Amino acid sequence: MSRRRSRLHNELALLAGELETLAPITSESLEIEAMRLVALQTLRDFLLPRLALSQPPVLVALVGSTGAGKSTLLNSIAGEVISPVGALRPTTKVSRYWSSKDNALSLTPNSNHVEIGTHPLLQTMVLVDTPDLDSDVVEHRTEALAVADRADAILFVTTANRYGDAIVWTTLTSLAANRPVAVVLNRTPSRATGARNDLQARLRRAGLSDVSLFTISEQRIESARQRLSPQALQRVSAYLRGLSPTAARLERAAETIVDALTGLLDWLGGWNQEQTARAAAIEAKARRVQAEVDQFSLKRRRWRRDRPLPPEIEARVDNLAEERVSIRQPVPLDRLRHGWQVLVDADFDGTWSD
Ligand SMILES: Nc1nc2c(ncn2[C@@H]2O[C@H](COP(=O)(O)OP(=O)(O)OP(=O)(O)O)[C@@H](O)[C@H]2O)c(=O)[nH]1
Ligand SMILES: [Mg+2]
Repeated sequence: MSRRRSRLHNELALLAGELETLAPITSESLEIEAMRLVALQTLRDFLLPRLALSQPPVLVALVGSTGAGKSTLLNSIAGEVISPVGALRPTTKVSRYWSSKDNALSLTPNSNHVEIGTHPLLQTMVLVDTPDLDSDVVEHRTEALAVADRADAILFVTTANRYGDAIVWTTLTSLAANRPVAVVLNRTPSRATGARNDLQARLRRAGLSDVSLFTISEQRIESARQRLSPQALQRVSAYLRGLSPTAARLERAAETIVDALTGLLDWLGGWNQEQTARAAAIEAKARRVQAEVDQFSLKRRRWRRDRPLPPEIEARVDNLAEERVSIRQPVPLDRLRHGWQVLVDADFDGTWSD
């Protein structure tokens, strides 16, 4: 690992550790806990695994409707079965990664679902077939969107029948905001250009002109091989070869974390002040209660009788003890601030160069 990259990796691993420890405090507010999780997950799932690699591969996720042909497309690109294809909908239940041996451990969370290959594409990328976005199995959508969110680029596979679905547009809009997206209009009837033109126009109207669009016509698939022809794959394969590991994507991830940290630091600063003010108020109260107890002890000495504390003073003493227990130590913010600064200063373009 280059010195600069290894230093950045170590600093950010410490930041992730720090964020872990904040859970009991940030869970007091749903909004703040969400910020902590965004920062932590972007670090753990996206930035750190890539910084651990000498050449971070592009993680490309195939996402789309059930039956659109995602698994068939991946298997056809790979020239082998990476993700089983089926006639029953939905078929793919867990994400299936296709990766070189070197990249396998870093970007693929569950090694049971990784097929190792030696295809030239795998020198620069890991491809992952995801479950569908739109079947009645809601967990499939959750899984697909989680993987897509970690991905550097998306192949969004849809068909002439499905491209008008609401889920297609909400997903495309959110994914294309952060990474390159290509739509594959798959299984189109031959010579049908209407759907392609309509989809292109809709992409433009939705502000998604940067999204690449490829059409693959419905193929006659031999049932034994279940592969698309090399001609059909040509343009998609060329698009994939043109994707390079992008520093811009890492920078965007860093910005996401910085934004979340800014919110967290602000809130924690206020929280610390509250705890300090509460501690001061409790100590002032403690002095008052102590004075009452002292005064009573004085009287008791004068009376020369061993009387118990009056119940109202007793109650104040108990209440004080409870309040003292509930008080929380202010959180040291130095490490969080340092991590924030490291991310603001990070130069991802140069991170792999020395
Ligand atoms: N004839 C023909 N069949 C296709 C084509 N592409 C996919 N299929 C078939 O369509 C069915 C669905 O394909 P899959 O690749 O499993 O679709 P998927 O998008 O992975 O679906 P899920 O895993 O359910 O999300 C399978 O029976 C494929 O053989 C094609 O171009 N032509
Ligand atoms: Mg599938």
